[in-house]
Amino acid sequence: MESVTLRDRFRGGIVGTAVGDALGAPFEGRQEVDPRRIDSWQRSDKDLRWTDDTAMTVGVAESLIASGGFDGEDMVSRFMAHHDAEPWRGYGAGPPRVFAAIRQGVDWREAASTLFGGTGSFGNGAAMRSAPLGLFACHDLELVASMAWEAAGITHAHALGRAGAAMQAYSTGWLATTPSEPSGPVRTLLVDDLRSVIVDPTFRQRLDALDDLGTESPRDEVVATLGNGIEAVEAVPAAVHAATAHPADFAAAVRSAVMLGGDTDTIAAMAGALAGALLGYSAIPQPWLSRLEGHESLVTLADELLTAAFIARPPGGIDAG
Ligand code: F2R
Ligand code: MG
Ligand code: MG
Repeated sequence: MESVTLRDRFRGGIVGTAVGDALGAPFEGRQEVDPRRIDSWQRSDKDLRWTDDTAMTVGVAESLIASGGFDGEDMVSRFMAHHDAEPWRGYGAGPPRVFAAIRQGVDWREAASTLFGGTGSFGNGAAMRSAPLGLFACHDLELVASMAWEAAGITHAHALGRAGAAMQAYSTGWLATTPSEPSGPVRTLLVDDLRSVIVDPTFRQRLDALDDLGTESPRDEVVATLGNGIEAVEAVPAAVHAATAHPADFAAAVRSAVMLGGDTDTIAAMAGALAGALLGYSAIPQPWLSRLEGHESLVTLADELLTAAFIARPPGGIDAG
């Protein structure tokens, strides 16, 4: 296999998010998904329309491009503009409440911590949008984790919501800078490195569980071990499982993510981002690209994110390809 360029990986991470989101969307909330229905949907010629997962990912990427790095005020204003324009994308309950509080005059730094009785959200909504952070700063994975923690806090103040975003962003950046034919098992290598940045005890238990789980474990065992729900602590490990169980096959990674059931659009969006960052845009099946809503705009956005990453990064780093 030829080496995958960084441009291909940026495109893969962004477009992979949208493809996974759109392929998983019809099954969101179903505990059991009939494999024949997945196959039929994946082979159909209907438009692949994405949801809030991709809309918010676009907001993160646009903000990084415009600001040359993380700027919370700019990022939340982009989230609000996307939500205002398309409130029907299937947002979780929390983010629109954050946006309403900001409109009523609450400081954007404080708004998220007013939710859920003051605990903040532990939903997966910050993790699902964090691929652009992993790509943008992939030359410095500790920076990725800290930026993702900060960016999550705009809507998800709970430590579990933030840690999920850090894990997903770090995994995206790690895979974007890993050879597409790595020298060892991707799962083991990634989880080992995640242990250096993920300190939350609940997430660390999930990392152990992920490490112990075989990449060929049956679907029911994966769901029993990691979960498949809307909480970041379930959806993020499930997505990492799906992507690292199929490290050479984008389509299989996304299909196995949808097969897990539960929060299917979000688990598949994150698995698509991870598989796309490792294998590149060129590994995404062409029939899915032809059906994808906003395909060309997403490719352009990924290219602009790559340019912004090069402008922001100190000289002497990685090659754009
Ligand atoms: N909203 C959905 N799906 C529902 C239906 C969509 C349907 N297709 C439609 O079009 O209407 N999906 C999207 O939401 C998830 C991301 O959610 P996010 O952004 O994390 O939202 P929220 O509200 O912050 O958290 C989600 C739920 O988790 C529970 N929760 C979170 N923190 C909690 C806490 N501290 N205490 C108790 N519960 C907490 C709540 O039930 C939250 O509402 C993605 O699936 C995306 O696709
Ligand atoms: Mg969604
Ligand atoms: Mg979802």
